[in-house]
Amino acid sequence: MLMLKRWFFSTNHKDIGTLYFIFSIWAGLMGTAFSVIIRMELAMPGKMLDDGQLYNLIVTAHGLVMIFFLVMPMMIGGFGNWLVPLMLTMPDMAFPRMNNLSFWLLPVSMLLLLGSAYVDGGAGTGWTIYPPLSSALSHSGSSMDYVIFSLHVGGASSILASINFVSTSFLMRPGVMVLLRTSMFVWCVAVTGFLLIVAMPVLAGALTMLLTDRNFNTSFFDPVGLGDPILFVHLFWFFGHPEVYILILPAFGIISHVVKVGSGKYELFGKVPMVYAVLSIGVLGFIVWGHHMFTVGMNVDSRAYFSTVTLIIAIPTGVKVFSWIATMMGGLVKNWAMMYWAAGFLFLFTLGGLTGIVLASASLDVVLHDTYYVVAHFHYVLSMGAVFAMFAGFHYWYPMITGLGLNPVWSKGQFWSMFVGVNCTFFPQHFLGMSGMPRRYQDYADSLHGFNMFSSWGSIVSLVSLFHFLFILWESLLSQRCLVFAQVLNTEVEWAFKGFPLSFHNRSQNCFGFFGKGIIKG
Ligand code: HAS
Ligand code: CU
Repeated sequence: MLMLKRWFFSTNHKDIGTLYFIFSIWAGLMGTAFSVIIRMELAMPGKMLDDGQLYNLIVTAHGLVMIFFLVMPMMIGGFGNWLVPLMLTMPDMAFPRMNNLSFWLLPVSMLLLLGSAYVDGGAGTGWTIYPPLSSALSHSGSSMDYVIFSLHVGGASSILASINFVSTSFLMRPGVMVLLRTSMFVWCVAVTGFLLIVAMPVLAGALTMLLTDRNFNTSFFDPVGLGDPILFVHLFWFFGHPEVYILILPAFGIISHVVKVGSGKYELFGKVPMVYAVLSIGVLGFIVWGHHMFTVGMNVDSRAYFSTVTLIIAIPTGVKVFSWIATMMGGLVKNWAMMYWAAGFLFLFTLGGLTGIVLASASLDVVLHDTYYVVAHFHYVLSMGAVFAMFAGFHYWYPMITGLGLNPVWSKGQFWSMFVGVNCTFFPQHFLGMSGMPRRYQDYADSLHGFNMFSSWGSIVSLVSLFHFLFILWESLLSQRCLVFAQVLNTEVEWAFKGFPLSFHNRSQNCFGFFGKGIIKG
């Protein structure tokens, strides 16, 4: 009964954050399993799964699970819930009961998504669910309706959570904590919340139109009734592009803290420009969606416009990358596992960002669209951007959250195996894309065997690395290492958070850095 009360009816931001962590780690493992099936299928020409629809279903589930059930819940739900109230020196989120609802909608959404795989052959549309593939003609069964409903519920969860984060960040800030001194992570989560509140309802609208097209004889996206499938593509990417920044902005926040503390600094280099960069990325993210649809028959002027505004996003992103580097340059960079992940993030996210610049050029994108080059681009910014940031944050805040320490030597080893694994997986995909290999196909020309095989072996290295990480986690929980010491640290952090609102994060992280050296000494 106590257990039920604590975990199911919880209104405590730390407990809800923990629930988000558990849920997202579990979802991440499942998404990884899907990815391994994909790489097994593509390791060799020919078919492993004898059903193409099954392959498409797995690709769809992989994308949706990773985006909606790993990255968003872990970054916003897990780290956000744990850290935002602490960094604001507040006892909890603005709406604690709504916080509980936000979390518990997620397992419902997940059940609907997974359930969809078991009815009528599943949904094999890719995470973009474009009609006419997702219309009643091509996906006639109820599976697609389950996916639509799953996204509706997941969207409701996200909207509630973001209302909570935006309200908490702006209304519960202590008066003495002026906006520009508010922690970078809080800023990033607040801007992410704003993006979600604006973008999610657009997706919900598009999904509802798709639902009525499928079930109630409307024809929003059906040319037979004078509708237009391109309308869906516009609506989807008006949500979809902000969505990719929703995935990366909290990562920027995490990296800002890790880089600052790992460089022994009291403050980031260029904190104020950093805040403005986040804000401008948030605003610009809404006016560039057309770069996902250069090939739909868009006129030349619109293509020129979307290319230009997309390229402009490199400027605030560059401000961030260079400020992180400058923070490290002027500091004393610590040999801590979290800094390995942060440095890996900086290097590989930038690489992924640069291929984004290539894709932003409309004339190049006409050739590269829907090829593996795009797949390589978004895995560099996601698998090596978002995921590396989560690992960095995990290594940084794990001792504060659990009172335990991870084995530093193993952690660094695991970083290197993951670094090698993901690069082997995704670097060859640039070449595959440039050779014209399309995405979302089960088979390919024999000439592309080499790079595909290499990529599949890379994914096995990453998988083994992930198991290594689970082992490190298990060992740390089992050994209960540094419990007493870390509890002292916790008290120290809480004290600093509560007592010194103006400079709380500098102090606490400095304390953490000082004690942390003892805990995660490397
Ligand atoms: Fe992207 C497709 C362009 C950032 C995620 N992106 C995707 C998809 C995903 C995704 C998931 O324009 C596939 C969706 C699908 O299923 O179809 N993306 C960009 C650009 C940026 C960018 C310009 N993407 C992200 C982030 C993501 C993400 C962040 C998630 C975390 N992306 C595209 C385009 C497509 C696309 C096209 C569509 C392709 C197609 O055909 O479908 C930028 O935000 C990146 C900025 C970052 C940097 C690096 C650091 C900056 C420095 C400053 C100096 C650099 C300069 C540039 C001045 C640029 C260090 C110089 C240029 C040189 C070449 C040297
Ligand atoms: Cu985009």
